[in-house]
Amino acid sequence: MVVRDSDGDGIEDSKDSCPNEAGSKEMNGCPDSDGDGVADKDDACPNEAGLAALAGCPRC
Ligand SMILES: [Ca+2]
Ligand SMILES: [Ca+2]
Repeated sequence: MVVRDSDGDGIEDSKDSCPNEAGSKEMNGCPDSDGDGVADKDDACPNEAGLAALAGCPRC
């Protein structure tokens, strides 16, 4: 059986929240460029590590 994994991150498309962007299992297959634990798609500041409570942005 072939499992479709468009981005090749090891998470099949049906379980991958970002099937076209490689990411980690912790992030449901979505990338987290700054590694703050907020996936890029939910991160208002995807290139600055921040807090989940601040949508991934650092305290100002
Ligand atoms: Ca995938
Ligand atoms: Ca992030």
